[in-house]
Amino acid sequence: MATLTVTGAGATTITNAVGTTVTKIDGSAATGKLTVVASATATTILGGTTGDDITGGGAADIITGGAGADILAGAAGADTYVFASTGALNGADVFGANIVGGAGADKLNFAAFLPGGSLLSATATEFNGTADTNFANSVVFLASTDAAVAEVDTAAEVAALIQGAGNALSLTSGGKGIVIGGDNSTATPNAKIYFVNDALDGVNGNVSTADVVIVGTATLDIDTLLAANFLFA
Ligand SMILES: [Ca+2]
Ligand SMILES: [Ca+2]
Ligand SMILES: [Ca+2]
Ligand SMILES: [Ca+2]
Repeated sequence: MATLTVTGAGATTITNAVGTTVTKIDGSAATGKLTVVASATATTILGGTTGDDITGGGAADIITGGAGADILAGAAGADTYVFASTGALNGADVFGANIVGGAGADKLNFAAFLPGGSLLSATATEFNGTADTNFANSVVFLASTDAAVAEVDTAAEVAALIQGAGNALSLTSGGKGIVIGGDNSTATPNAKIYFVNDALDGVNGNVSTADVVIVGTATLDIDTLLAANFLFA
């Protein structure tokens, strides 16, 4: 049981040569790029302020990319990915192909942005629906019609599906929620994770493009995720 701490502006590479006694790699104070490949021991890995490249080992790792556009891959095991408290602090991360939904699989920890939240439904909301489903304090799956997720792959498109009456989603004035947009088929998995905060643009009651920030992209059939795949505390 040992912690390896990385600081400073230099690029740092840590591989599983560090050995299985290292259970925590803390780069949260680093400003240089961190490249990590964790050992077979379950490891808690904290990235720094820039875009890091973090790969877990075969056990259940806990990975926090931190700020910057990180590349995060837990590898085998039921890994947990920890998101930041705002989209700006999180950055737009890219998740490796081994992110997996379902019972006993990986977890997305949204406690910092949406404490006390929940999964709205394990069934995806169709992007072209008209029910104005309110997803305040919730994670909602928003289904597109194609593999390229053309309907939901920009902040402007997601905002347009929330703002106004008679479209797919709505959000309580001043509210926060998380949209996981993408393809809900196994053949062409594709997911975009957005933090939505109506207050971000300084105008409550109107969800604009500036209120919607992408925090992650994953090769994932969105409705393979279950309530068990999310943490809100
Ligand atoms: Ca980072
Ligand atoms: Ca990040
Ligand atoms: Ca792992
Ligand atoms: Ca707003």
